[in-house]
Amino acid sequence: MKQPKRYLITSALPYANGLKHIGHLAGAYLPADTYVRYLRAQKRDVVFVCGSDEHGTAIPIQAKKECTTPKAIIDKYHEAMKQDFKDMAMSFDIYHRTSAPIHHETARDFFTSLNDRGELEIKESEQYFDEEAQIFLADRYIKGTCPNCGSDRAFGDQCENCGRTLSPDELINPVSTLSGKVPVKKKTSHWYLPLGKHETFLREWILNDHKNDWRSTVVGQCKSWIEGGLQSRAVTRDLNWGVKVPVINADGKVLYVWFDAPIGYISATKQWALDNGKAWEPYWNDNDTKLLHFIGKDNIVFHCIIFPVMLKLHGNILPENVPANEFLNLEGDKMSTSRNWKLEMRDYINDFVKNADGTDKENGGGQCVDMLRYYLTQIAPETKDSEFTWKGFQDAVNSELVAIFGNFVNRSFVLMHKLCNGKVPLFHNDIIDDKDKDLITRIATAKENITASLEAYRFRDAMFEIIDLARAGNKYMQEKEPWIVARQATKAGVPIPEAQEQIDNCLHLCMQLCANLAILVNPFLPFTAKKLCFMLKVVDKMLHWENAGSMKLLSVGYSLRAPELLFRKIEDAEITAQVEKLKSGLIKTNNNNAKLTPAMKQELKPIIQFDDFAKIDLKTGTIIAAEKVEKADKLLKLEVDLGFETRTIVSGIALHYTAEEIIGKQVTVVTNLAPRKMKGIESNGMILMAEDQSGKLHFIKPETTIDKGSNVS
Ligand code: B3M
Ligand code: ZN
Repeated sequence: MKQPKRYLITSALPYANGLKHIGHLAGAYLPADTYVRYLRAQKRDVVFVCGSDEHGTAIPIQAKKECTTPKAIIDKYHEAMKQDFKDMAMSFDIYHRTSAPIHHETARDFFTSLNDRGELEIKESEQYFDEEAQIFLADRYIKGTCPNCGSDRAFGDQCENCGRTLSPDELINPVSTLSGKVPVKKKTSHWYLPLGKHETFLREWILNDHKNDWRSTVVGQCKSWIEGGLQSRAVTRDLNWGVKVPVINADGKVLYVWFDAPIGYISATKQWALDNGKAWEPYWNDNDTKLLHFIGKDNIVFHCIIFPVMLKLHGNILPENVPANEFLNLEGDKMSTSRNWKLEMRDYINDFVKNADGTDKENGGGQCVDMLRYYLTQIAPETKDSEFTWKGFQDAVNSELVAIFGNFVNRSFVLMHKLCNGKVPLFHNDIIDDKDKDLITRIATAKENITASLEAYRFRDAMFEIIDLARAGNKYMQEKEPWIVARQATKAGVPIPEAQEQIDNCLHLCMQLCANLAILVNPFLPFTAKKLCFMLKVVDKMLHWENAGSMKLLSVGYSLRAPELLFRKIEDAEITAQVEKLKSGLIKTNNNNAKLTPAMKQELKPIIQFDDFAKIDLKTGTIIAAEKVEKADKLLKLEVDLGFETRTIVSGIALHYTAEEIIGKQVTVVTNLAPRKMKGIESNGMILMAEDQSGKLHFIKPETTIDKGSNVS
């Protein structure tokens, strides 16, 4: 395989509107970092860029929430995210920010270059306008019901529940998040990128050239975009936060955040080059550069379709691959910021890694960073969504890192100190046996397999292979039993020389395997590799990838340090505490939301006439069956017996009640509500619920159970 001359690796630029959780870490950062560390271990020319995405409506929205300015928000979260990434050992060459002048300039030049060459179109269109706030509503300022999953918390650009990309026009019952009013349509002009013109290129490039080397999930998403018909995409917005459109008379317009953010990769490279006395151009213009974008699946269309079209038009290179990950769920549910169902990197760092003053926790520090890196790699959502559970974390750490990897290293060191005077023993070639040979071959194969997996961005497989290699080491030692050989090494008080030779051979190979494990694990668990180097008294240079597979990493007679524990056990109490914390976090958020409700509730609905009320048909009914609706965390599908008939009703109460506990309950039903499809299920009616101060929902029902189908008025 021909190696490219240089690499440019990017991780998605996170929005500077809040702390990032472990789902983000597992999706776009950890795999990129692992890959980059692997490249660096091969002495390749690689630049790894990331930074904060400080534009888009997410920022002013967060500022409003926190009663502060957008500038204060980006400054706060930029620093906080940078620190979190540093603490989790993300080895970016630069962590930049899109508010930097060099970025504004780069993004404006990019736009101008495309616009001057007639690659953009100007179109007038009707956009949602908030008459009360007197402002065009950016997609994020519009909320409504998702046409895909029925969640009532979808935004004009994306549904947070199902992840589907949306346009404001697709939302059912749109309202402005600024005033809570229904927006009106008003004319405005914008610049568009006519994607349709580039269909042939996209088809060739993705569906032909990359159909086999890109992940099938990525190709699949691109395919459905292309086949769905490529619409022109507006690349400007009516907004006062972002990169100003560099055209006269374009006041009040900025570049769309998804136009400027990926250009952030280029401006970050420029800044890195300035800081390091290097040239940035080859990284974006020379065909011998391998460009890779590590992202989460919700960013696929932007990195595989829109940005590549921009790059092509601008004369830059295209990404060689876009290893996008699926989503990581947490303890049986989607991670969600609004419901506080998440594990932020900061939470983990505070609880496991560092003290408030920045010093390492006793029992924490690098080993705990590596422990999380390990588990997140082991469950990486590479081909489908996967799940983080605290129990899973505990199992991965205790029964793999501690019981297999750590155990092998520790036993090897302890026995080497005990039976070989703390020095790397000699290997006696004349008594080599099949078990020795197998182990030597196994190490060489492991290197090949791990390399192949890493080259194909299969980090899970690679990590698995490393643990398997340590497992092979344990097995080898178990079969060789040097401690038994040592016990039998004297006959009637006279030492048997062959016995020591056997012990030497076994521990020689075990120590060489420890050194190999350090090299192989280094891209994944950098602290562990460092600690191994310290124990083995070797310099970092040993960690070069080319050294892996060698059985001559440690010189004979070299005295080594005493072993240190590489990983600590995770106790039951720790995981129980974490699960508790997660659950109480959920309640806390509900309370916070509830605090806002009374104020909003003072806004009474307008007066209606009795006739209007009388149109509503209300009856009592009994829930006779209930089940969770797949892929909708809030919905339950109910069968309600009205006496004269049974109705299927989909109700948004799953966060408050389990299916089992409500069977047999009497409820009040709106029976003549027009049928509505939710998640493909037709709902024929609605159950009345009251919301208490804490946000919990309660059934409205007769004082005592009465006949089914009784009228309520
Ligand atoms: N900030 C969206 C996200 O964090 C966006 C990525 C930009 S990458 C150029 O999911
Ligand atoms: Zn949805």
